[in-house]
Amino acid sequence: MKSNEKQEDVLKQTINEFKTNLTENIKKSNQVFLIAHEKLDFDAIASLGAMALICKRHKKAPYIIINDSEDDLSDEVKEMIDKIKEKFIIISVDDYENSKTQNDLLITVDVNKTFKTALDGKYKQFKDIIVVDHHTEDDNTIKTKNKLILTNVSSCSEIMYYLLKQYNITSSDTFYYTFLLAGIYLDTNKLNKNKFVSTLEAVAGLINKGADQLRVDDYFALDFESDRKVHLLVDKAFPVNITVFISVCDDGVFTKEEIAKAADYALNYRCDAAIVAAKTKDGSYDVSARGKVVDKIGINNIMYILNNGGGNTVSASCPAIYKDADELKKQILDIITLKKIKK
Ligand SMILES: [Mn+2]
Repeated sequence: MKSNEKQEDVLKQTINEFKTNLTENIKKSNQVFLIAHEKLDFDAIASLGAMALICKRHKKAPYIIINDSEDDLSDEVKEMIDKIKEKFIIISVDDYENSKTQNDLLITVDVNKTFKTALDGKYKQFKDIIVVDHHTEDDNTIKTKNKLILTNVSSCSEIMYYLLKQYNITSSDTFYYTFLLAGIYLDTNKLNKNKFVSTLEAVAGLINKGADQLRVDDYFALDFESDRKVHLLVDKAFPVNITVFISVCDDGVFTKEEIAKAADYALNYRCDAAIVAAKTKDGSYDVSARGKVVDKIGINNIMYILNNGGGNTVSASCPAIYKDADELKKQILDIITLKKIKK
Protein backbone atom coordinates (compact mmCIF):
# COMPACT_ATOMS: atom_id res chain seq x y z
CA MET A 1 0.00 0.00 0.00
CA LYS A 2 2.78 2.36 0.95
CA SER A 3 4.64 1.84 -2.31
CA ASN A 4 1.39 2.39 -4.21
CA GLU A 5 0.85 5.68 -2.44
CA LYS A 6 4.32 6.66 -3.58
CA GLN A 7 3.62 5.79 -7.21
CA GLU A 8 0.63 8.09 -7.06
CA ASP A 9 2.50 10.95 -5.41
CA VAL A 10 5.49 10.71 -7.76
CA LEU A 11 3.10 10.62 -10.72
CA LYS A 12 1.25 13.75 -9.66
CA GLN A 13 4.45 15.61 -8.88
CA THR A 14 6.04 14.69 -12.22
CA ILE A 15 2.94 15.75 -14.10
CA ASN A 16 2.77 19.03 -12.21
CA GLU A 17 6.40 19.81 -13.04
CA PHE A 18 5.82 19.00 -16.70
CA LYS A 19 2.81 21.31 -16.84
CA THR A 20 4.92 24.50 -16.84
CA ASN A 21 6.97 23.18 -19.74
CA LEU A 22 3.86 22.26 -21.72
CA THR A 23 2.21 25.64 -21.09
CA GLU A 24 5.32 27.60 -22.18
CA ASN A 25 5.69 25.60 -25.37
CA ILE A 26 2.04 25.97 -26.32
CA LYS A 27 2.11 29.72 -25.67
CA LYS A 28 5.28 30.51 -27.61
CA SER A 29 4.39 28.48 -30.70
CA ASN A 30 2.78 29.84 -33.80
CA GLN A 31 0.62 26.78 -34.44
CA VAL A 32 0.11 23.56 -32.49
CA PHE A 33 -0.25 20.20 -34.22
CA LEU A 34 -1.36 17.09 -32.34
CA ILE A 35 -0.78 13.53 -33.45
CA ALA A 36 -1.02 10.00 -32.01
CA HIS A 37 0.08 6.63 -33.38
CA GLU A 38 -1.36 5.38 -36.66
CA LYS A 39 -4.49 3.22 -36.50
CA LEU A 40 -6.01 5.27 -33.71
CA ASP A 41 -7.39 3.35 -30.77
CA PHE A 42 -9.47 4.57 -27.80
CA ASP A 43 -6.40 5.59 -25.78
CA ALA A 44 -4.98 7.60 -28.68
CA ILE A 45 -8.16 9.44 -29.70
CA ALA A 46 -9.10 10.16 -26.06
CA SER A 47 -5.63 11.61 -25.42
CA LEU A 48 -5.86 13.78 -28.54
CA GLY A 49 -9.23 15.14 -27.34
CA ALA A 50 -7.89 15.96 -23.88
CA MET A 51 -4.72 17.58 -25.26
CA ALA A 52 -6.88 19.70 -27.59
CA LEU A 53 -8.75 20.97 -24.50
CA ILE A 54 -5.43 21.96 -22.91
CA CYS A 55 -4.41 23.89 -26.06
CA LYS A 56 -7.80 25.63 -26.11
CA ARG A 57 -7.31 26.68 -22.50
CA HIS A 58 -4.18 28.51 -23.69
CA LYS A 59 -6.08 30.13 -26.55
CA LYS A 60 -4.53 27.97 -29.24
CA ALA A 61 -6.76 26.13 -31.67
CA PRO A 62 -4.75 22.97 -32.35
CA TYR A 63 -4.73 21.05 -35.60
CA ILE A 64 -5.28 17.36 -34.96
CA ILE A 65 -3.52 15.24 -37.58
CA ILE A 66 -5.33 12.00 -38.39
CA ASN A 67 -4.08 10.21 -41.47
CA ASP A 68 -5.73 6.81 -41.11
CA SER A 69 -7.93 5.45 -43.84
CA GLU A 70 -11.52 4.63 -42.90
CA ASP A 71 -10.73 0.89 -43.07
CA ASP A 72 -8.12 1.21 -40.34
CA LEU A 73 -10.54 2.61 -37.77
CA SER A 74 -13.29 0.95 -35.78
CA ASP A 75 -16.81 2.39 -35.94
CA GLU A 76 -16.47 3.52 -32.32
CA VAL A 77 -13.24 5.40 -32.98
CA LYS A 78 -14.81 7.03 -36.06
CA GLU A 79 -17.73 8.13 -33.87
CA MET A 80 -15.27 9.63 -31.36
CA ILE A 81 -13.45 11.49 -34.16
CA ASP A 82 -16.78 12.93 -35.35
CA LYS A 83 -17.51 14.21 -31.84
CA ILE A 84 -14.11 15.88 -31.52
CA LYS A 85 -14.54 17.33 -35.03
CA GLU A 86 -17.49 19.40 -33.76
CA LYS A 87 -15.05 21.51 -31.71
CA PHE A 88 -11.62 21.06 -33.24
CA ILE A 89 -9.99 20.99 -36.67
CA ILE A 90 -8.88 17.61 -37.93
CA ILE A 91 -6.42 17.57 -40.83
CA SER A 92 -4.38 15.11 -42.90
CA VAL A 93 -0.58 15.05 -43.31
CA ASP A 94 -1.02 16.78 -46.72
CA ASP A 95 -3.01 19.57 -45.04
CA TYR A 96 -0.20 19.91 -42.52
CA GLU A 97 2.37 20.26 -45.32
CA ASN A 98 0.30 23.11 -46.77
CA SER A 99 -0.06 25.01 -43.51
CA LYS A 100 3.27 24.53 -41.69
CA THR A 101 5.33 27.54 -40.55
CA GLN A 102 8.79 28.08 -39.03
CA ASN A 103 7.52 28.15 -35.46
CA ASP A 104 5.25 25.16 -34.98
CA LEU A 105 4.88 22.89 -32.00
CA LEU A 106 4.13 19.19 -32.39
CA ILE A 107 2.63 17.28 -29.48
CA THR A 108 2.51 13.51 -29.78
CA VAL A 109 0.27 11.50 -27.45
CA ASP A 110 0.17 7.74 -26.79
CA VAL A 111 3.28 7.26 -28.95
CA ASN A 112 7.00 7.99 -28.73
CA LYS A 113 8.48 6.05 -31.67
CA THR A 114 9.31 7.92 -34.87
CA PHE A 115 7.95 5.28 -37.22
CA LYS A 116 4.59 4.94 -35.47
CA THR A 117 3.10 8.26 -36.56
CA ALA A 118 2.16 9.50 -40.03
CA LEU A 119 4.79 12.27 -39.64
CA ASP A 120 7.75 9.86 -39.81
CA GLY A 121 10.62 11.70 -41.54
CA LYS A 122 9.07 15.13 -40.93
CA TYR A 123 9.91 15.72 -37.26
CA LYS A 124 12.78 18.09 -38.10
CA GLN A 125 10.26 20.52 -39.58
CA PHE A 126 8.95 21.38 -36.11
CA LYS A 127 10.60 23.99 -33.93
CA ASP A 128 9.55 22.14 -30.80
CA ILE A 129 8.22 18.68 -30.07
CA ILE A 130 6.53 17.44 -26.92
CA VAL A 131 5.96 13.75 -26.31
CA VAL A 132 3.35 12.54 -23.81
CA ASP A 133 3.27 8.76 -23.60
CA HIS A 134 3.30 5.59 -21.51
CA HIS A 135 5.43 3.26 -23.69
CA THR A 136 9.09 2.53 -22.94
CA GLU A 137 11.71 4.51 -24.81
CA ASP A 138 14.31 3.06 -27.16
CA ASP A 139 16.58 4.14 -30.03
CA ASN A 140 13.54 5.00 -32.13
CA THR A 141 12.09 7.41 -29.58
CA ILE A 142 11.42 10.86 -31.06
CA LYS A 143 14.34 13.14 -30.22
CA THR A 144 13.24 15.94 -27.90
CA LYS A 145 14.05 17.14 -24.41
CA ASN A 146 10.41 17.94 -23.74
CA LYS A 147 8.77 14.71 -22.85
CA LEU A 148 6.49 13.19 -20.28
CA ILE A 149 6.97 9.46 -20.67
CA LEU A 150 5.65 7.50 -17.69
CA THR A 151 5.65 3.73 -17.82
CA ASN A 152 4.14 3.09 -14.39
CA VAL A 153 0.67 4.20 -15.42
CA SER A 154 -2.04 2.29 -17.26
CA SER A 155 -2.39 4.45 -20.32
CA CYS A 156 -1.93 7.84 -21.92
CA SER A 157 -5.56 8.56 -21.01
CA GLU A 158 -4.61 8.24 -17.34
CA ILE A 159 -1.79 10.78 -17.79
CA MET A 160 -4.19 13.10 -19.64
CA TYR A 161 -6.75 12.83 -16.83
CA TYR A 162 -4.15 14.08 -14.34
CA LEU A 163 -2.96 16.81 -16.71
CA LEU A 164 -6.54 18.10 -17.11
CA LYS A 165 -6.87 17.97 -13.35
CA GLN A 166 -3.67 19.95 -12.77
CA TYR A 167 -4.88 22.60 -15.22
CA ASN A 168 -8.27 22.65 -13.52
CA ILE A 169 -9.92 22.12 -16.88
CA THR A 170 -13.53 21.00 -16.74
CA SER A 171 -15.58 20.54 -19.87
CA SER A 172 -19.35 20.44 -20.06
CA ASP A 173 -18.86 18.08 -23.02
CA THR A 174 -18.68 14.94 -20.92
CA PHE A 175 -17.79 12.81 -23.94
CA TYR A 176 -14.13 13.74 -23.40
CA TYR A 177 -14.31 11.92 -20.06
CA THR A 178 -16.15 8.97 -21.60
CA PHE A 179 -13.35 8.67 -24.18
CA LEU A 180 -10.63 8.81 -21.51
CA LEU A 181 -12.42 6.10 -19.53
CA ALA A 182 -12.55 3.97 -22.69
CA GLY A 183 -8.81 4.61 -23.17
CA ILE A 184 -8.02 3.38 -19.67
CA TYR A 185 -10.32 0.37 -20.10
CA LEU A 186 -8.62 -0.55 -23.37
CA ASP A 187 -5.08 -0.48 -22.00
CA THR A 188 -6.03 -2.29 -18.77
CA ASN A 189 -8.31 -4.82 -20.46
CA LYS A 190 -11.22 -3.40 -18.42
CA LEU A 191 -9.13 -3.00 -15.26
CA ASN A 192 -7.95 -6.61 -15.42
CA LYS A 193 -4.26 -5.77 -15.83
CA ASN A 194 -1.72 -2.98 -15.65
CA LYS A 195 -3.66 -0.92 -13.11
CA PHE A 196 -2.30 1.22 -10.30
CA VAL A 197 -3.84 3.19 -7.45
CA SER A 198 -3.59 6.24 -9.69
CA THR A 199 -5.53 4.36 -12.39
CA LEU A 200 -8.41 3.57 -10.05
CA GLU A 201 -8.43 7.15 -8.82
CA ALA A 202 -8.55 8.39 -12.42
CA VAL A 203 -11.46 6.04 -13.20
CA ALA A 204 -13.39 7.32 -10.18
CA GLY A 205 -12.56 10.92 -11.12
CA LEU A 206 -13.71 10.46 -14.72
CA ILE A 207 -17.01 8.87 -13.65
CA ASN A 208 -17.46 11.69 -11.19
CA LYS A 209 -17.00 14.19 -14.03
CA GLY A 210 -19.73 12.50 -16.04
CA ALA A 211 -18.02 9.76 -18.05
CA ASP A 212 -20.76 7.49 -19.39
CA GLN A 213 -20.00 4.01 -18.04
CA LEU A 214 -22.80 2.32 -19.96
CA ARG A 215 -21.49 3.79 -23.18
CA VAL A 216 -18.01 2.50 -22.41
CA ASP A 217 -19.43 -0.96 -21.66
CA ASP A 218 -21.04 -0.78 -25.09
CA TYR A 219 -17.70 0.05 -26.72
CA PHE A 220 -16.31 -3.16 -25.25
CA ALA A 221 -19.26 -5.43 -25.97
CA LEU A 222 -17.92 -8.53 -27.72
CA ASP A 223 -18.71 -9.25 -31.32
CA PHE A 224 -19.62 -12.92 -31.50
CA GLU A 225 -17.81 -13.74 -34.76
CA SER A 226 -14.72 -11.86 -33.77
CA ASP A 227 -14.61 -13.38 -30.27
CA ARG A 228 -14.79 -16.90 -31.79
CA LYS A 229 -11.70 -15.98 -33.85
CA VAL A 230 -9.89 -14.74 -30.75
CA HIS A 231 -10.57 -18.12 -29.12
CA LEU A 232 -9.37 -19.96 -32.21
CA LEU A 233 -6.00 -18.29 -31.64
CA VAL A 234 -6.12 -19.06 -27.91
CA ASP A 235 -6.89 -22.72 -28.70
CA LYS A 236 -3.75 -22.89 -30.82
CA ALA A 237 -1.61 -21.62 -27.94
CA PHE A 238 0.77 -24.08 -26.34
CA PRO A 239 3.16 -23.64 -23.41
CA VAL A 240 6.73 -23.49 -24.72
CA ASN A 241 7.96 -23.82 -21.18
CA ILE A 242 6.16 -23.32 -17.91
CA THR A 243 6.18 -19.57 -18.32
CA VAL A 244 5.28 -18.60 -21.89
CA PHE A 245 2.32 -19.51 -24.09
CA ILE A 246 2.81 -18.97 -27.79
CA SER A 247 0.38 -19.27 -30.67
CA VAL A 248 1.35 -18.86 -34.33
CA CYS A 249 -1.55 -19.25 -36.77
CA ASP A 250 -1.27 -19.41 -40.56
CA ASP A 251 -4.91 -20.28 -41.01
CA GLY A 252 -7.42 -17.48 -41.68
CA VAL A 253 -7.21 -13.71 -41.50
CA PHE A 254 -7.33 -11.78 -38.23
CA THR A 255 -7.44 -8.14 -37.18
CA LYS A 256 -4.71 -6.64 -34.99
CA GLU A 257 -7.30 -6.32 -32.21
CA GLU A 258 -8.22 -10.02 -32.36
CA ILE A 259 -4.56 -10.97 -32.12
CA ALA A 260 -4.01 -8.63 -29.17
CA LYS A 261 -7.14 -9.93 -27.44
CA ALA A 262 -5.97 -13.53 -27.85
CA ALA A 263 -2.68 -12.60 -26.15
CA ASP A 264 -4.65 -10.88 -23.36
CA TYR A 265 -6.79 -13.97 -22.95
CA ALA A 266 -3.88 -16.46 -22.96
CA LEU A 267 -2.30 -14.45 -20.15
CA ASN A 268 -5.15 -15.67 -17.91
CA TYR A 269 -3.46 -19.08 -17.83
CA ARG A 270 -0.83 -19.72 -15.17
CA CYS A 271 2.13 -18.24 -17.03
CA ASP A 272 4.38 -15.20 -17.16
CA ALA A 273 3.80 -14.19 -20.75
CA ALA A 274 1.80 -14.92 -23.90
CA ILE A 275 2.81 -14.29 -27.50
CA VAL A 276 0.31 -14.58 -30.36
CA ALA A 277 1.07 -14.24 -34.07
CA ALA A 278 -1.48 -14.54 -36.88
CA LYS A 279 -2.01 -13.45 -40.45
CA THR A 280 -3.66 -10.12 -41.18
CA LYS A 281 -5.40 -9.12 -44.39
CA ASP A 282 -2.22 -8.07 -46.21
CA GLY A 283 -0.68 -11.53 -45.72
CA SER A 284 1.87 -10.46 -43.10
CA TYR A 285 2.03 -11.71 -39.52
CA ASP A 286 1.02 -9.40 -36.72
CA VAL A 287 2.54 -10.23 -33.35
CA SER A 288 1.16 -9.30 -29.93
CA ALA A 289 2.86 -10.06 -26.61
CA ARG A 290 1.54 -9.68 -23.09
CA GLY A 291 3.35 -10.02 -19.77
CA LYS A 292 2.56 -9.73 -16.09
CA VAL A 293 3.22 -6.64 -13.96
CA VAL A 294 5.91 -8.54 -12.07
CA ASP A 295 8.12 -9.00 -15.10
CA LYS A 296 10.09 -12.20 -15.57
CA ILE A 297 10.26 -12.42 -19.34
CA GLY A 298 10.82 -8.98 -20.87
CA ILE A 299 8.39 -9.29 -23.77
CA ASN A 300 9.39 -5.85 -25.05
CA ASN A 301 12.95 -7.17 -25.54
CA ILE A 302 11.62 -10.28 -27.27
CA MET A 303 9.63 -8.05 -29.65
CA TYR A 304 12.71 -5.91 -30.22
CA ILE A 305 14.86 -8.91 -31.15
CA LEU A 306 12.07 -10.43 -33.25
CA ASN A 307 11.49 -7.44 -35.52
CA ASN A 308 12.64 -4.16 -34.01
CA GLY A 309 9.45 -3.88 -31.96
CA GLY A 310 8.85 -2.61 -28.47
CA GLY A 311 6.28 -1.54 -25.93
CA ASN A 312 6.65 -2.26 -22.27
CA THR A 313 6.90 -5.31 -20.03
CA VAL A 314 3.13 -5.85 -19.92
CA SER A 315 2.23 -5.05 -23.51
CA ALA A 316 4.45 -5.18 -26.59
CA SER A 317 4.32 -5.74 -30.33
CA CYS A 318 6.49 -5.47 -33.40
CA PRO A 319 6.09 -4.33 -37.02
CA ALA A 320 4.43 -6.77 -39.44
CA ILE A 321 6.50 -9.80 -40.43
CA TYR A 322 6.44 -11.45 -43.85
CA LYS A 323 7.52 -14.99 -43.20
CA ASP A 324 6.48 -18.60 -43.17
CA ALA A 325 4.59 -19.68 -40.01
CA ASP A 326 7.02 -22.46 -39.06
CA GLU A 327 9.98 -20.17 -39.52
CA LEU A 328 8.34 -17.47 -37.40
CA LYS A 329 7.45 -19.95 -34.67
CA LYS A 330 11.03 -21.23 -34.62
CA GLN A 331 12.39 -17.71 -34.44
CA ILE A 332 10.19 -16.84 -31.43
CA LEU A 333 11.19 -20.08 -29.69
CA ASP A 334 14.87 -19.39 -30.38
CA ILE A 335 14.64 -15.92 -28.86
CA ILE A 336 12.91 -17.24 -25.74
CA THR A 337 15.51 -20.01 -25.38
CA LEU A 338 18.33 -17.55 -25.91
CA LYS A 339 16.91 -15.26 -23.24
CA LYS A 340 16.67 -18.18 -20.85
CA ILE A 341 20.30 -19.09 -21.44
CA LYS A 342 21.30 -15.46 -20.85
CA LYS A 343 19.64 -15.56 -17.43
MN1 LIG B 1 -2.01 3.52 -25.05
